Amino acid sequence: MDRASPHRVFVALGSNLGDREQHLKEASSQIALLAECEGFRCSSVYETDPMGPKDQPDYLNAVGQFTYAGTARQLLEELQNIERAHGRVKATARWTARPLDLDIVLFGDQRIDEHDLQIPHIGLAERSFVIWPLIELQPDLNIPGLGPVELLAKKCQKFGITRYKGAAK
Ligand code: A4P
Ligand code: MG
Repeated sequence: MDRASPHRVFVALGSNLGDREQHLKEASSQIALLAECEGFRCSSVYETDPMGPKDQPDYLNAVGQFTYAGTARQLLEELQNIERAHGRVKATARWTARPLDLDIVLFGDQRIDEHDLQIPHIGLAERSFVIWPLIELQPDLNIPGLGPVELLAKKCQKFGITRYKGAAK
């Protein structure tokens, strides 16, 4: 593990089951408490139309930013532990309702393409519920392989997303 060089990380938080706001709040605190995490801050929370099947509740979405002193795979495991602690069970179908979804959006400038881990996160450019919180946190962000987040925001209209409230934490 490369402990010497922490990476700047962005994680997308989503919830559309149960007390959505509480899931995001608690997950933010749990991420901030990880031993390898430093300087956690969170975007505003947005209420968003579900991407995928429409017969599910609207989501609350936010993005958290921090530096992380472990590997991307280690972070994936830690995030999956947090998802499970929030009652997340492995769904058989894609894009179904969930109490908590934590996706690694960016991990420094790393590009990873493995069967169970893709970074930048797949579909990032089309997900306004990730792009708009990202731009709020880091307007000059350059996304490996995709370019400036500002340009992505211009292409990805603020459609189906409204600001719900200030930072989750
Ligand atoms: N995985 C691969 N790359 C990553 C990464 N960068 N970060 C793998 C986290 N996980 C990653 O994820 C399935 C597998 O993705 C994990 O086991 C991990 O090894 P999942 O969360 O169970 O998602 P899924 O529904 O099976 O499919 P998918 O395509 O991964 O879903 P997403 O991308 O998680 O999207 N609508 C709104 N408005 N807001 C949302 O947040 N989220 C989803 C789920 C659908 N619709 C939504 C939202
Ligand atoms: Mg996910």
